[in-house]
Amino acid sequence: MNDLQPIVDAAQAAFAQAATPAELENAKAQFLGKSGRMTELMKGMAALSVEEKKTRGAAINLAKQAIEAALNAARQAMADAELAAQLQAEALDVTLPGRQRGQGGLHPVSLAQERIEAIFGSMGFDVAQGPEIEADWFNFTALNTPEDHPARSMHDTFYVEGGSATAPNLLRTHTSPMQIRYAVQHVKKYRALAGDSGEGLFGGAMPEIRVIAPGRTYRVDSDATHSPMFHQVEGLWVGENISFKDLKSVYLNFITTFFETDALQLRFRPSYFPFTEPSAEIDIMFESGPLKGRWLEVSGSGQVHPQVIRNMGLDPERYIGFAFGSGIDRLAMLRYGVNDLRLFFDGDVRFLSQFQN
Ligand code: 2NL
Repeated sequence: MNDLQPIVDAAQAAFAQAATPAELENAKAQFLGKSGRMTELMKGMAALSVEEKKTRGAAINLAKQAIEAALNAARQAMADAELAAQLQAEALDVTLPGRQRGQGGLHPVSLAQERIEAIFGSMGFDVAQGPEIEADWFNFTALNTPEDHPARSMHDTFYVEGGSATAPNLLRTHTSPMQIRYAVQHVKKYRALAGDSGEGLFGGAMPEIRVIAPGRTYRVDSDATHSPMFHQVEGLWVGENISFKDLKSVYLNFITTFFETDALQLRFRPSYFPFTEPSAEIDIMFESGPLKGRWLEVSGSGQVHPQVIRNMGLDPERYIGFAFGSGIDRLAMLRYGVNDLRLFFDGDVRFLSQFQN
């Protein structure tokens, strides 16, 4: 018996050391296999007497049972550990909240455009939307932009295939073509209502033209402050007695409402556009806040050129108007404190989701 206990101890130690099922089976073979230590002991019994075989056999059997019990315990421990690791790895926390469906929202440029439409709407301006692929005539000619104007070069304007001077052939470079379309329709409609004999504003039948045209515009231009697609809002007011003071009051009301502050100054700075005469840039300066003290250019503007009034179907001796054009993206950047135009068009949800409420 004394020579068997160390073997049982050695087997237990070997089983305890095994780290994988394969190692455990190898250890088993060393003790219980065909040429394992227990099998060798059994073979050694051949030389013993019957009496000795009885006691030696019983002792060896006991030791073998002890080794088998140790083996089963080791197998069980290994299986338990494997199951525990699997349960740990695949653990489900049933108390976690469910996954929410992503909540969409309006783009900051759309939010700015909606504000602009609401503000001008409150001043009686209609909102006109129309084609982004335009005819040369509406985009340039009707707006008094001559054939040889640089804006007409392939370098500045995206042209599309298959158009002509009167069929759509370019991506509009501003939204003024929509104002021309709106004005022409407006004039036709009230001329028809009044009959061609009507004097002046067709015998008083025609209301003034008061419209804004917001939307996408395109120019061959791409850098940190220019996107080939950008957004513009143009405003137009045509009547019999419209002057720069109307432009100033309308724009000042718009800009103070848009930025929700009266603490700003507005100035006109002489400029040139083919479609207005005289023309002016509109600058604003905030008197408080992070942009305080710097003049910021926010719009082009002017009195509508007589030739453009004529192209609307009206007599420039009688009708006068003002127009302006502002970049919506730039207004949105100023309002929301965005310093890089490209953020608007990268489509990064981490940026865009900051504008939802
Ligand atoms: C700019 C310049 C401007 C206009 C747009 C306009 C429209 C009609 C008739 C006359 Cl239908 N003018 N629009 C006038 C002056 C300036 O925009 O650079 N805007 C960002």
